[in-house]
Amino acid sequence: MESKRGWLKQSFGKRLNAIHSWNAWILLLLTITGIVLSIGAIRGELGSIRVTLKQLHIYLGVASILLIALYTPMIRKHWRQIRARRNQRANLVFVLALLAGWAASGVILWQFRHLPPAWNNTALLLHDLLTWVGVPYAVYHAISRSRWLKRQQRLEQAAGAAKPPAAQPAEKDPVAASEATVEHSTAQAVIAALKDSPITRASFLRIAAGLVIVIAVGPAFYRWIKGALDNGGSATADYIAGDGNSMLPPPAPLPDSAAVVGGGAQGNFRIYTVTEIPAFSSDTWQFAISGLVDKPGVWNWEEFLKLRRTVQVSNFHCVTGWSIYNCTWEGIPLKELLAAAGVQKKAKYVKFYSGDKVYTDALSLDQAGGDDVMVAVLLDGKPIPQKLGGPVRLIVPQMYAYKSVKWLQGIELIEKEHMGYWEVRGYDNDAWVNRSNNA
Ligand SMILES: Nc1nc2c(c(=O)[nH]1)N[C@H]1C(S)=C(S)[C@@H](COP(=O)(O)O)O[C@H]1N2
Ligand SMILES: [Mo]
Repeated sequence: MESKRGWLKQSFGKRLNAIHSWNAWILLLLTITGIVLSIGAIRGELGSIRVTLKQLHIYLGVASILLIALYTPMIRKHWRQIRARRNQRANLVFVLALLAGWAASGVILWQFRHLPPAWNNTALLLHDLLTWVGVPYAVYHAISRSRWLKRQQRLEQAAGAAKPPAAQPAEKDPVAASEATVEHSTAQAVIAALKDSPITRASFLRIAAGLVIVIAVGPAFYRWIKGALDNGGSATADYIAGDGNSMLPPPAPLPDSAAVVGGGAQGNFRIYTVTEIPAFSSDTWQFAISGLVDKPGVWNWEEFLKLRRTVQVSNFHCVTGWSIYNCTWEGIPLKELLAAAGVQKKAKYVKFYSGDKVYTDALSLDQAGGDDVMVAVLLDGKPIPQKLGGPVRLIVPQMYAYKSVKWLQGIELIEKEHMGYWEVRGYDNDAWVNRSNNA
């Protein structure tokens, strides 16, 4: 109550200024945390900090929403105050639209567990788009309103005021002046106005700053939007073309896979890794099943390719909000691998090891028995490239993709529950998409 009265006691201008600077600081922190969170390549360096950082980003977002709420009762008066300044009005509308868009999409991304993946996908696209537009704009805004530029402007205005004023048209006394005189002085005024270059130093600097920002951000923005709007998954073709794995012979696709019955994956995978992306060669690559099984097994690449494979079409959902639809995966159903190995009574969980030697995850035996849980070798009829976890990765379509271990090389049947790489760092062990059971 005290603080509320204190807040309201302050002058309108002071309150506006306070909100403006708070908004600037929160936006700066949101930008830093948001960008760090979105860089796939540094997930490993961040580790559990990632989860804390995400929480911080959410709190900051909530703070930003509270700030908007604080500003809302002031909008009408503020709007009237800046009636004469079109630029300021345009800026205000733009900034409010940005903040509202970020807030709405942010809340959806925050509450994703209660919403269908398609909402999440749209919210992420919007959140990213607003960031690509809004952050460069905020930087431009900060530069163009900086004290330094304002000083430049004041100096120029002072210099302008010192000049002798241009002749005024003599329309104030039309009776005294002849038609010709009026004509003459009006013409002079027009010429004088033309001599006054509209591009002052300050506005030149402002335009230059805008250009530098556009040139700096433009190409990256173009690449992002191309990927984001691409429904065909063109990036996957590039990953295949530049694949660092050398697995010979290549796996021969089954008819359903060769025909790509799913029509081809829709969307572009974001490449996630917590290590350097490993490369594999069929000379040394091995796959093993061990632990609480009657018949442990080791396969080299050629032997592994002889295991019976099936084809499935499924969606792939990452917990951070992106999805890939209609992937045609070909591989060995996990339950068949397990059945062949002879799971012992004591075994309760299935643990998965990545060839990156760091990433692991686990499923309960019940979850691992799902029909669509697959040890995948091909995507859309092509060998899975290194960047997407090839030569062999796990696919658990009904769970968030952190369960889908890339570069899978080892399966171990164990008795005690195992917490995977991200689960140890704060991810939910219950990874079901759109299901709130703990099975
Ligand atoms: N070995 C390994 N497997 C992994 C990850 C990883 O970092 N390392 N990331 C997981 C997460 S969170 C996701 S969303 C998917 C991403 O798969 P992609 O890189 O092929 O898009 O892989 C999962 N499997
Ligand atoms: Mo993920």
